[in-house]
Amino acid sequence: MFTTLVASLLLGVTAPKVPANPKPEDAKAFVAQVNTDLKKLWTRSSTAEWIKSTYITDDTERNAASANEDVMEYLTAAIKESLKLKDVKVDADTGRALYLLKVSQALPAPGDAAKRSKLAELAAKLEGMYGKGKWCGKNDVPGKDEKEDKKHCRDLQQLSDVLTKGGKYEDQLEAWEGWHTISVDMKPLYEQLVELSNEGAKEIGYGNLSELWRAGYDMSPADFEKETDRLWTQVKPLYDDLHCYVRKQLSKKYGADKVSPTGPLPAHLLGNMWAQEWSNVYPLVEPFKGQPSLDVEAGLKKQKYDEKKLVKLGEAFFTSLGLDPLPATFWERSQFKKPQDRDVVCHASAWDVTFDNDLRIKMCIKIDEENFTTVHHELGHDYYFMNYYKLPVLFQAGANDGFHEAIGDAITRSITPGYLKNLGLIKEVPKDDKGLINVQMKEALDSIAFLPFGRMIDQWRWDVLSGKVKPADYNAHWWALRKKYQGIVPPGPRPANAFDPGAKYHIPANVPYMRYFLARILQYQFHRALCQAAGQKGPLHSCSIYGNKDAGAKLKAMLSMGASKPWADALEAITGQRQMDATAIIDYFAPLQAWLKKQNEGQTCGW
Ligand code: X8Z
Ligand code: ZN
Repeated sequence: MFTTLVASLLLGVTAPKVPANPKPEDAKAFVAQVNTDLKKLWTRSSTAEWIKSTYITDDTERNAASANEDVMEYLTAAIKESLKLKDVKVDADTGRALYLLKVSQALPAPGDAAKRSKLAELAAKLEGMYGKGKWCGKNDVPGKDEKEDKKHCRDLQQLSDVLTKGGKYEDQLEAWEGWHTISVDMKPLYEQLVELSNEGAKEIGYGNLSELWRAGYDMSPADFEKETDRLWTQVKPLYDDLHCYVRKQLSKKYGADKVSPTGPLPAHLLGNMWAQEWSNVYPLVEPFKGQPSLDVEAGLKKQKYDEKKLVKLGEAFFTSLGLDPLPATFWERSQFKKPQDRDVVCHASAWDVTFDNDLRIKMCIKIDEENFTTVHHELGHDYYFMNYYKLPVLFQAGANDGFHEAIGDAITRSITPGYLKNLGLIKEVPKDDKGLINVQMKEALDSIAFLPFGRMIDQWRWDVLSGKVKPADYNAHWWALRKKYQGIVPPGPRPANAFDPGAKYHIPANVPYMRYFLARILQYQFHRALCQAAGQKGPLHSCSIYGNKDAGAKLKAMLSMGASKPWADALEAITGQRQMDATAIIDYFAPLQAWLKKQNEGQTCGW
């Protein structure tokens, strides 16, 4: 239609130019213009993204791809232009903004319009394929009606339910293998995505996209990789102790022929599609029987929690710290429930669609403990947004992306048995050492089990994006890393066309993952600092900052900095330390680790 055409032409925004022999004030003016333009462009693309993610169709995919194309075009041009400012002596804010501009994209596009358009299309398609992913069983009955067969299709939620319940070995195997068929067709698209985005990364001055991804942490890409190894080395012994103990219990349940008592664990038996968090196998590995129940899901169901009530509960924790309530629009615009009439991206996320406190979450909430935790996680993102939305858009980000992922989780660390008892979600607070070990085991199954997974995902991508690993070896490399870091193997030989990385959301959605590894460590560091601010003296695992305004003020101070300062400054503001540090998580789990070591005596641990 004519009017639409005019509107879209008017929206065309082109990157500002840097004059010859630029002065500091030219750099400042450039950054100011980029901030203005990006707010407009990002608002348009995230609006289109929101619509697409809550209603996947070919049209909404094309619409989102087109908006993203414009953002990519603008950013590539602006970054190239900004390189002309590299010798100008700029003030700290301008320098920070220019740096953030350069590292702002997870998917940089080439300058060539056709290639850019292709890249935007691939990105939208891949995420859509994941969102629509279903497994319809083997239709091996000749003449069986395809339509009839569709009725038996199962999505991620339904297939995950099988693993969560942990029933028969074969049923879990079927659900796991079934889900891993949804990504087979992604492989050729992913290969093109890698090629085109690498081209884009080169155009803005990086050797490849892997370098760009590792460049966003105020240090060189090589130093960042070393930093992740340093942190991983700190926590690996704790993971090994847990792996060893869990393996013994799984081997007991399924038999040594299915779970070798000395080898790696099969990926489908940990109660989670990716074996990334293991708390669903808690009943199998519970250290002490006859202790007070920690079953929060039962409590939620008994109190008839619905989706909104669960989110309200999350909000109440944040407001107890003195933070503001969520805006009214949050409640009007969020997606809490999976719509019945269409495909959506169910993977949980948090948004500020207009970069102006337009907060939302998008989830397909099920009333269970995992979703209870995820609600807090997502609200952590929204509270970050809420506290920095008045900053220029380039500063509207976490101090680093790990910080953003760690906020809600740090709050979750204060969801102690005492807090749950006050809400009536559990009946009794575990009192003695045995009760404590149970509580710690349950938490470690999520927090500690996650660490090697969080560390390996982007090792795979760094290797893929840097060209170290070629398409023919994508799947083999994935499993080599999963074995190396997690001690996990696939349940059987993988088909030649398998593309198992694609069965994990963040790969087709192109979301960098090292942030979650950092967050698992940072959240305990934040928790320790907030507990100190709250004046709590006991052991870290017993602290809850619920209701404490001093802790809230400390948190708020860091949230309001956004990305305006290097992350070490933000870390210092909250913890007094300038280095990410795993001692908090290790101290926290000291009782469990000592107990595990005793249990594992005489065992051959490792794989
Ligand atoms: O993707 C997420 C969040 C959204 S930022 C739900 N997480 C990672 C995952 O699900 O793999 C949170 C934990 C790790
Ligand atoms: Zn998150």
